Amino acid sequence: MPAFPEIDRIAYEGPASKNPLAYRWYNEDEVIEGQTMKDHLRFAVVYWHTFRGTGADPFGSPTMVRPWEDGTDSVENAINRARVAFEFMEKLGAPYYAFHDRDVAPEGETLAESNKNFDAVAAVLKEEQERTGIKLLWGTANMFSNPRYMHGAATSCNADAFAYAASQVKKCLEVTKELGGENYVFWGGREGYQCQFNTDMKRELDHLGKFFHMAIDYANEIGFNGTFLIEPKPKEPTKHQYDSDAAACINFLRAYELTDRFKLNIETNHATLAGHTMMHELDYAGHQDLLGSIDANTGDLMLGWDTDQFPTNFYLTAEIMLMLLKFGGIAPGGVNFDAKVRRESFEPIDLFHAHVGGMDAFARGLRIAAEIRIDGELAAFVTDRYSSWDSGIGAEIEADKADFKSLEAYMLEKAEILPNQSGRQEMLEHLINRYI
Ligand code: XUL
Ligand code: CO
Repeated sequence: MPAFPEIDRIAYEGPASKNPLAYRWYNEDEVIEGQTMKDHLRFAVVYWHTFRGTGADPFGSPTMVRPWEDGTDSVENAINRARVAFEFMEKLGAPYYAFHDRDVAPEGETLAESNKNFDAVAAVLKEEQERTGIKLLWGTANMFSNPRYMHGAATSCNADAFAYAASQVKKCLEVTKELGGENYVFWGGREGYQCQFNTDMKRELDHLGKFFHMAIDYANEIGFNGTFLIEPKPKEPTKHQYDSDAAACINFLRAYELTDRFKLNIETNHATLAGHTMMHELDYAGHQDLLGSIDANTGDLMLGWDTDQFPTNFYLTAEIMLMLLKFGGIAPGGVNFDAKVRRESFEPIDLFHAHVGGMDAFARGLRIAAEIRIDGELAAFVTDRYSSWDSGIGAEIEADKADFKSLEAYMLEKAEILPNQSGRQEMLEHLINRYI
């Protein structure tokens, strides 16, 4: 029996539509900058928030009692939920999904039992993938919920926790490969610390580097060729997460010689928690060729935590899409909705409203970004702003043909620098508004 009998495949109806369950901007087959919107955006639905979110918060019980759940943590219930998840994604028209091992299958009494449960549900996921054509964007292991990871997983003071985490990632890599996953994510939920007095930071980071090398070795052994992604986030749950922002992650990847195989999964709400904009984080990772994928959501600037809201702001999505287009697209990563409906939006239909709104906001952002690029005014301004580097002394410096002595000789002769140009910030902000 379908879980959403009243919903048909969500259709593109164009900007004039007033149907809240239709796309006004996301027309998956429409070609923009030589590629379909579907291929540009590579939307993914997350299993954890969308199919395991309950609306519980530290102050109250679950509000989202899903009619398809039988209230048990059984494999049977997990299999039934998997069928519902695929019905949802198929009706939405989302080409990808992502999961943690423990989202899709229940943790057992032992590691062996957990692995068995995971295999049983993975077989159904595979069947549903084949039935619908929906693909796995990435898999990841949950190494933060169970109390065994209270001090960390790869960065735990307890070597057994490291060993358990390694076993969990080994299994999750096998399943991700089996399901044709295109990437594998590590979000270091407990990889950080609360108190520096009890922490050997250097030793913990060395262990994290070692853990990632073991993951690469095992991936190579089993023939998993997907990109590994680490996900910057500065705080929550720990006071200080090691992967605090794009720059910190990139420094870590370089220090431990991991850049051949690892890239970043950048998330909007994590960027803002780090005191950056999403655009900044994307530019930082992108210009170093380490931008792998994005977790699409938004925070609430009036709240200081990771609210994981669905993005609906065209300004934000246009900024993100400008960056993704600038760096040649996001594949083999995707636009993954690591976002959850509010506690008060407790009805199953709200899952559709949330995703349709988020996907449409990104589609609109893509259209805006493409128009800005076609018109070329913004790019021309930036090119002109740096034109002193295109010839003369600027070109010499960039070509390593100058040193402090030659620059001094040049400046002594010239005596003063050329007049500066205005940065025209207000004009450019106004210009962007023309397209929004
Ligand atoms: C946590 C977060 C995670 C990762 C996957 O803030 O973003 O859901 O995306 O573990
Ligand atoms: Co995330």
